[in-house]
Amino acid sequence: MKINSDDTIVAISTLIGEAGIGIVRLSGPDAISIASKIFQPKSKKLVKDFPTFKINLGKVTDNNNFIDEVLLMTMRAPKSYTCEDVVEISCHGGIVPLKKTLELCVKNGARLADPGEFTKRAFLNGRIDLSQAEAVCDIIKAKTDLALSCAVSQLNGSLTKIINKQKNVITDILALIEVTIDYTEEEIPNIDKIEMIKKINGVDKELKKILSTFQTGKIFKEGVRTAIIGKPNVGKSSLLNALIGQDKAIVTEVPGTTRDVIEETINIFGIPLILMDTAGIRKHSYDVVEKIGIEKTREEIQNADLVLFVLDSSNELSAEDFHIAELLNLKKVILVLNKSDLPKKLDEISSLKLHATLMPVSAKENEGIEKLKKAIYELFIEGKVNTSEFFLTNMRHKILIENSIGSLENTKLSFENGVSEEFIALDLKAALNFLGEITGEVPTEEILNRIFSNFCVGK
Ligand SMILES: Nc1nc2c(ncn2[C@@H]2O[C@H](COP(=O)(O)OP(=O)(O)OP(=O)(O)O)[C@@H](O)[C@H]2O)c(=O)[nH]1
Ligand SMILES: [Mg+2]
Repeated sequence: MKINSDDTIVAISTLIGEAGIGIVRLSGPDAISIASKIFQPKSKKLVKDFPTFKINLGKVTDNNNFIDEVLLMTMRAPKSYTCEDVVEISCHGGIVPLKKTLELCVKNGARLADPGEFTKRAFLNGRIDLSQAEAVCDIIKAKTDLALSCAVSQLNGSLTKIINKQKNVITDILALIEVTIDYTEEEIPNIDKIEMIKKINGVDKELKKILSTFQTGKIFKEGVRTAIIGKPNVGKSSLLNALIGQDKAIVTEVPGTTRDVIEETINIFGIPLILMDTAGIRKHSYDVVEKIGIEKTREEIQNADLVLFVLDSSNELSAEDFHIAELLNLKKVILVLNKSDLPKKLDEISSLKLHATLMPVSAKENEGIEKLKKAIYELFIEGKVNTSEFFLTNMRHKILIENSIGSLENTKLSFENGVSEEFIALDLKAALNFLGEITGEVPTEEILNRIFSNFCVGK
């Protein structure tokens, strides 16, 4: 795919608000000439003569109309983020100076960049592959240290290396097969089928090893979506507040206080926990707003990776608790026995028929909360995490690896059933192509659009 490099793109690369500085970034063949039209350097040097990667003080002006005092840096092709001429203008971080500088760049010939377009250019110009470009987005969106270390390692090419290694083995096998295709029937050299199947098994094993890291990698990256559910007044909102360490949700002694879902994210030992406090579930509610709230709670249960089912341990189980337990089929559940500061009346929990860890807590007195966090972590992460290990975090990559494994399985079957070499070669090529899609060997516009539309503007 050829890049349309004849235009120069511009964007505000920093968050728009009030900040110390904000950066307007240009990339493309006219980046330096556009900068020279809007920038008056304090030194007498011309912008086109600025040495690359050196910072220059000056003013952004529009026909001698002083807009902002800025620092400007030029980074010349190909040694820049995009491999094109890049100019970064560090303005004061207010909305007006940044927008005026941006508009001035557009007035002088730049085009507003699409989301992720700078990184897309870095990819199309061959500086990084597609999995590395995706890692850039993951770095920006990382919510914990673990998510960041996975993304940084991918940007460094860890996945590329693993994938290329397996591709090389498949390419070698393919070369041997293809040689036989060119021979006439009498001349066909003996190919060692057993040796080839052994090699394919080796690739298969390595790919499956990468796949096995996905469950943990996904949790590092996306976190655990956790619904706090239970009947009204058991202390769900109190539990949310205790877990996040803030009085965020309204707590009252009136049953049915929470109506809408309240979402908060915390970091537990390196994994993001996305907590949802929900409306208490009653089997029969006659209040329209409460009914809608309960419907939303049901949806949250469906979407959750984990349910914290809160019971009031100072009361006996009720029909409502049993009704809720029925909704939790096939879910990972922790039974939170709240109000442990009060005399215990709750028993026969086993009659709820849930396979769940029991965690006594007092949300009000903040007791048992750390233990609960630890139990949640251990439910999802086995043993000690070795951050130098590779973790697969991207669903697109996972699907492509699965597809590649599928094609290798077909190859093995064909070998075993004595299918002709042409067909075996086709399956091997398919396995290679799936792996090639991870690094973006033959990218389609549709794939690129899907990936880069997730980026922020200016990256
Ligand atoms: N003694 C005691 N009271 C608690 C505890 N947790 C919550 N409560 C009280 O229980 C009542 C209900 O608490 P909430 O957190 O609003 O309960 P909820 O489950 O969110 O209720 P709804 O939003 O109505 O479904 C309040 O009066 C809280 O102070 C606890 O650990 N111990
Ligand atoms: Mg509540």
